[in-house]
Amino acid sequence: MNLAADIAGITFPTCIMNAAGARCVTADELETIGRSRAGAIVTKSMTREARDGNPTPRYVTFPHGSINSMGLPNLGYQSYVTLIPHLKTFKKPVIASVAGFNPDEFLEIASAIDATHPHLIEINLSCPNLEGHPQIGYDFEAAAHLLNRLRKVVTCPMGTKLPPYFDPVHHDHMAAVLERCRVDFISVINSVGNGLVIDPDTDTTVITPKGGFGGLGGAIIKPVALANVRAFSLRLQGRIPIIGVGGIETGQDIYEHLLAGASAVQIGTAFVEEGEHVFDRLEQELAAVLQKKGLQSAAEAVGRLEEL
Ligand code: RRO
Repeated sequence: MNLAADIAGITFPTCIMNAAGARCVTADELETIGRSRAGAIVTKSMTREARDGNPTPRYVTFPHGSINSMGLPNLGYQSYVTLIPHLKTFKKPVIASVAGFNPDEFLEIASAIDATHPHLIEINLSCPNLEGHPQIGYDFEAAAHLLNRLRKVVTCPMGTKLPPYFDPVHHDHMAAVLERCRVDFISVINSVGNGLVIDPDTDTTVITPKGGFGGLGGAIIKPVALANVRAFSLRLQGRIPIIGVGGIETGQDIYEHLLAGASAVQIGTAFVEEGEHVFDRLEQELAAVLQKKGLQSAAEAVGRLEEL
C-alpha cells in the first residue's frame, strides 16, 4: 500500500506525522520522532526567546478529549537553527513551526529558520493560550499582512496552521487570503480554543492557566476538523494542499480526513497519549482501510467524499 504524500513538491514517506506541539520540543523528542515511522518531523512552535510555558497542570485528558494551555514552551528559535540540520539527517521532511508575539518576531524567526533550509515552514496563526494575544487567524487583515511579509523572506514552502472556523463566510474570507498571499499548504485545525473542562468532584477547573480555559483536542474535535478540511478543500480545489489535524485516533479517522480533502494528517493528542508507536499502528490501520476500499494509495482517497 502506498501511503506517501506530496505537499508543495516535498515527498513524505507516509502521510502520517506528529502535530506541532505534541512531544516535539526537545532534541530528544524530535530525534524520537525522527527514528519513528512518522512521515515527517514537526517541531513545537518556536518563539524568539526560550520559554518554560504556563504553570501546571496545563495538559489534561478527559473522556474523548484533551485540554491544554501549554503557553508555548520551547527552546527558542536559535536552538532549532542548530538542531534542524541534524534533524534533516533522518531522511524525512522537517517542518519548522514558527510563532511570535508580534509580526517582527515572526519575520526574524522565519528568516533565520529559512536559512537552515527545513523542508517546510508552518506559520502558527492559531495559538489560543496566550493571555492578551488573540489568535491572529481570526483577524483576516492582520493575518494577510503578516503572511505577505513572511512570503517575501521565506524561500522554502510556507504554510500556515489555522484555528477552526465555524461560519462559511470565514472560510471564504480566509481561503481568499491564502491564495492572495501565495501560501503553499495549510494545516487545519489547531485546538478548539478556549474550551472549559470542569471536575465535578473537586468543583474546580482541571488546568491552571487562564482561569481553566484552554485548547481542546482529541476525538471530540474530529467533526470540527473534518468540516474545516472539507470547507477549505472545496474552496481551494487542490491549489493549496491541506494537512488535516484533529481527533485522529484510528486509521478510519485518517481515512475520513483524506476523504474530506487532506493530503496528509498530523497527530496530536493520540501521540501524546500513546507515544511514537502510534505511527506504526495508524499506518497499519490506514493500509487496512484503504485495502478494504479497493484503493492502492492514500492519495487516491483524497477529496473523494460524496454528498448525500
Ligand atoms: O503552546 C500552546 O499552548 C499551544 C499552542 Br502554541 C498551539 O498552537 N495550540 C495549542 O493547543 N497549544
